[in-house]
Amino acid sequence: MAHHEQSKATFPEHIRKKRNGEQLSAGEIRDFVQGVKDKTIQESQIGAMLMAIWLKGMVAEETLALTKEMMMSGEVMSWPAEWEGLMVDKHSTGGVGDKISLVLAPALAACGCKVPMISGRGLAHTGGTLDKLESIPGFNVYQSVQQLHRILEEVGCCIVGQTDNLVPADKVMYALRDVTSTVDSLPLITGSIISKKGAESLSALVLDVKFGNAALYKDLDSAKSLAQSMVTVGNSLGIRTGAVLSRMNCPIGRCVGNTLEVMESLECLKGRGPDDILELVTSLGGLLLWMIGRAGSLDEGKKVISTTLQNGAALEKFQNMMIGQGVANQIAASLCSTNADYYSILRRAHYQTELETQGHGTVLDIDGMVIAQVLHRLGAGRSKAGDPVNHSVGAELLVSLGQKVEKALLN
Ligand code: IUR
Repeated sequence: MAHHEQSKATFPEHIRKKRNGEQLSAGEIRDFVQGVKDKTIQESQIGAMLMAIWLKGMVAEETLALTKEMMMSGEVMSWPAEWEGLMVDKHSTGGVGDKISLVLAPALAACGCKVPMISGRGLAHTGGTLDKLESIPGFNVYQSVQQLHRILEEVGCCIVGQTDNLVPADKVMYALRDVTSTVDSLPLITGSIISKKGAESLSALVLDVKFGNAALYKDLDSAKSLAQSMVTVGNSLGIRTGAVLSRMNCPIGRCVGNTLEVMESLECLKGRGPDDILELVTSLGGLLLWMIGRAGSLDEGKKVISTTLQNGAALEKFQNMMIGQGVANQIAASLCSTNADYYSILRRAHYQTELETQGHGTVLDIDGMVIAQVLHRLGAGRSKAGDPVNHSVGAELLVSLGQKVEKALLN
């Protein structure tokens, strides 16, 4: 990409322009992102610009320029020519019990796709895929670009943390958004998420945009706007991008908490997962297969993904991915055996208790947000980046929506 000259205006002028609700030019956006990356603009100025963007928004053209500049602020990956059309990934805006990546990445690899999944850690009430995987002894989420290539070559999928040089501007901006109350801005979220996916040089991307009381955006309309913004920018960058809007009130599946979610993911990979997880995995995966032309329709794509969960092909990929990312052969094999004794390998919580209902009735709602907040207080999540998490903290739902419960039943 040709680098344009820096615009002549000074940075306070750029801030004033956005503050006054004017549109920034591509050059001005480039100055901003370059300044963030090179640390030539002050944190106070970055904070002021972030707030101006939060308040005044950006038109589609500005959001695209922001995303492109962020993407180009670091390394953009390149892949062997024979993988053309096969590079796929998924992003979720975050949910309670969202372990979809752990099942979907190996299922897609079993379909011949290459999945260079770069994931995040949990913050606030939502869990992070990297934290979940780190509850498996030996699992190393930090892999060099060379290692990433090797694992994709040999296995087809990996789930790793953001490498140092991938979208460095986002690292700075994200940390400052967190402390300036500018996280929930459509252009800033779009830029942050799509720049990182763009740097993965994908053929296709599917977005799982959540709505509901345990999601970032509570109502369907705002989730739709976010999906639309990300789909537009993704497609403009040359990535076939699609979105699924999914409800995030109840936790996904029956388990919440790092270790328990790994166990539930393994059960899904053994063909024994709950229906809601299966529905999400097959929908997201089926859509991707359809988008890259490996399935003739969404339905066909869903069936292909479902087959990999039933016939052990996805499980084998997960086993090899674990080994590729540092887990001992013996441990990976034990976790993937049909009747695995998970707690012979994973850490069980010191204390376990069953919550009993005080009366009888029907389960009308399961509030994922409350469950997440309680587990957070017990140590499952972190309050700020870098805090440790307790992998063994978790909750398992013993009842489902619509189920009748009475005190005696649970005693
Ligand atoms: N995840 C990201 O990578 N970026 C964001 O802005 C949000 C979630 I919100």
